[in-house]
Amino acid sequence: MLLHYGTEMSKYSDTTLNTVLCNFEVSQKQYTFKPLTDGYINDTFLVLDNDLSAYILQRVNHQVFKDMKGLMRNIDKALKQLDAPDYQKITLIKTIHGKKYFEDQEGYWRLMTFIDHSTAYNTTTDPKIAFEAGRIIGLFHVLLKDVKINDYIEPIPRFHDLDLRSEQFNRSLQTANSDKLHVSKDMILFAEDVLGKLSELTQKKLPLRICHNDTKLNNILFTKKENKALCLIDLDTLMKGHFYYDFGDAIRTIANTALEDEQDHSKITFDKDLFTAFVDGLVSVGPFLSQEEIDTVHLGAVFMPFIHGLRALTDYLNDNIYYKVAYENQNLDRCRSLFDFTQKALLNLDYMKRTAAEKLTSAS
Ligand code: GN1
Ligand code: MG
Repeated sequence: MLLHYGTEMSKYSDTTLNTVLCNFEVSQKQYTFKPLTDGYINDTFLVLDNDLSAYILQRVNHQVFKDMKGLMRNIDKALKQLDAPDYQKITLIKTIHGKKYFEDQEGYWRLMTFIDHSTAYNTTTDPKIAFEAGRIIGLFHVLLKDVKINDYIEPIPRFHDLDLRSEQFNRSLQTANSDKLHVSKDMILFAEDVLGKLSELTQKKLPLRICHNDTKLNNILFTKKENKALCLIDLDTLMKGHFYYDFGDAIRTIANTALEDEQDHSKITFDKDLFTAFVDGLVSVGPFLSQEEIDTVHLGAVFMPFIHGLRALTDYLNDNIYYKVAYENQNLDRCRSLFDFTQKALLNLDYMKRTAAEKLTSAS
């Protein structure tokens, strides 16, 4: 399933957005704009020049990303490192003052090149796409393998730290209104149960790498024609982390053929063929993981949907202060759907462990 292009009115008019573009090194003309509505944090627009896609314009959510300078320095550094013949280059377009972002009263804006003939998917049932996703995530890690992790800031400190997310969840339980606590009781109990199960993983001392930290399927660009993966997009959460974060975030959106806020849970799958195709794609770039990472990577497929579900539940209980929501209970629907997949991943742990061990160990 392809990305959503918004049909609703954007909160910014074309006139406003054209005024923003005047501050960037692009030819000055009247562009038109299409909001891309899949993100939960930033405002993203496709910039059209005579109906042809030309750029991606984003207003970065400063409430979430507080250190804009550090964030853009991370991205710039990584883009220089992600330089390989089979990895598509994305270029940040500088402002007329030579900066990587532009600031006005609305916040921080940045502009990137649009990759011609590319597309992205929210979901897939195609093993070729799953394989290609694994290959490009593997390549991303190979290219960033030797960077100094301390050269990169943490744009959101402790982003995937389950202790922090659990503290935030517990705080939301103290302040939420009783109706919400009642409606989400089953999810609260599930969260408490899984938090106990994951402590074995989170107590392990695994190597740190520079990770993408948001490797859901729709953050991968593919060629329109052959579905060859081109590169990863949305480098905002690039920072140190464990490989199982990137593994798990990809699996939750690839082995599950339903959307992350799907309300019809009969559509939520753990598809073994798509899982295996993804692992085959990782294997295809050659060895880059340590044995201890291989031995624990399957747990990422539980950890990532769970931590996202927990964050969505916390935000539901906090009255939607973090994520942009399309309707009042979207965070609760996301939580229910993400926890449903978490449960399905828990039931497939042995299968995932065996497959990852067989395939990834033979690659090392
Ligand atoms: C948020 O807005 P978007 O889709 O880039 C979130 C990610 C989640 C994602 C979907 C900074 O990202 O961690 O994977 O929603 N990003 C942040 O659940 O919280
Ligand atoms: Mg993101």
